[in-house]
Amino acid sequence: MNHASVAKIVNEQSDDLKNVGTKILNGIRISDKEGLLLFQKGSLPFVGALANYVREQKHGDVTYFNRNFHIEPTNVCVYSCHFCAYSRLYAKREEGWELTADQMLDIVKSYDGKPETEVHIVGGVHPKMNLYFFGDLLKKIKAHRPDLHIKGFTAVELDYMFRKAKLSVEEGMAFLKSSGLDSLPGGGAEIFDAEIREQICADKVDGEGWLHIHETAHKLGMHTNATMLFGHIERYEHRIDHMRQLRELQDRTGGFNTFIPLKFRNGDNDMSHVPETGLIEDFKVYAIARLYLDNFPHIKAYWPMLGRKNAQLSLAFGVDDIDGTIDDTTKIYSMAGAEEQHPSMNTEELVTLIKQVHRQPVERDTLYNVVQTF
Ligand code: V47
Ligand code: SF4
Repeated sequence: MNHASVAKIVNEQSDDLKNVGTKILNGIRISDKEGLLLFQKGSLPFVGALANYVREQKHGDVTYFNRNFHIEPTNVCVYSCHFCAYSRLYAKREEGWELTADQMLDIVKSYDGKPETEVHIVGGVHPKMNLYFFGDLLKKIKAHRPDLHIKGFTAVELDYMFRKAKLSVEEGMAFLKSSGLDSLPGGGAEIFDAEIREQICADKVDGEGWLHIHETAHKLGMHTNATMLFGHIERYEHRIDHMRQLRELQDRTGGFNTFIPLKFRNGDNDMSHVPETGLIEDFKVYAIARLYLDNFPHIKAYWPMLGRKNAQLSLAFGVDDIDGTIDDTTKIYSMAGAEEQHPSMNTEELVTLIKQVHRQPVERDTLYNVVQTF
């Protein structure tokens, strides 16, 4: 959609929304109050048209994906986040899984000769899988396949590992980097607000700790992602507060690649009584994230959670990245009732999905270097 068509939609709005829309069209950063107004009063056609405009200014029709697979070392976890359908407490560990370093290396070896560029390692916080266990694993993976980018461990896992090893965040992060860790995924952020965090995931690292770990990684030259779990008990102001803290950190370091809104799924967890948000709300979150987070290069829709058709639709609401092939190697969403029970798409399917909605598929590596254009 061109500038004139979006300006027409902006001009049809009430004065307060028109002001925000005009700022965005002129490339001016919106304030927290204006972000909040978009959640409160902005219709999906309005925020969607603006987000699509910004997305096309930044990336044209390009839509990124990568070839990746996940390793989930364990779902045994010392924490008990109420939204989590995936973890099992240590006392019930026979109901879960615990992979040895060799079993994980075998997973990596099963991709020998294949064009995957990234392994995403993330799981529960197991009291016996410590910093040195993972340091050895990283070294073994790098020795076997030096070209594979290792994106691993949420700030929640890292906080626990570092504290247990009695190392500072700076020391722990430097150790993992020297062992082969390339970047961090965005998980564990949930909602930074302390009161909401207390109600949904009281015992794990707080917002400040999460941000400190990512800032430390950025200072070591590593890139990271950021997520936001939305659509549970948080209010609009908590979403803006969460994104404000990310935007401020990004202003200081520039180390974030991608923001990934994660819709709360209520299957088989302690929060099953909380209804899930509808699609209009979901797409508004993607769109407003694109508008508010002006310093984040990419907004990602994680297709195993959204489902393929909705991921396609999200490309019209500010999203420019739909993650990767995944190859049925993750369980965190399927266990919470997401559409995709066995998430796997080959490159051809991903390319077709993107082309069907008239976007340009581009295979990227983790750092958004172009691998192949289709
Ligand atoms: O932090 C857990 C979320 C996250 C539920 O960085 C749930 O590229 C919804 O962060 N409903 C982990 N969400 C996954 C994650 C991720 C995924 C894909 C790519 C990247 C990346 C990061 O999953 C957790 C939590 O916010 N989660 N349970 C649930 N019931
Ligand atoms: Fe553990 Fe992560 Fe589940 Fe929380 S969301 S219980 S930290 S696996």
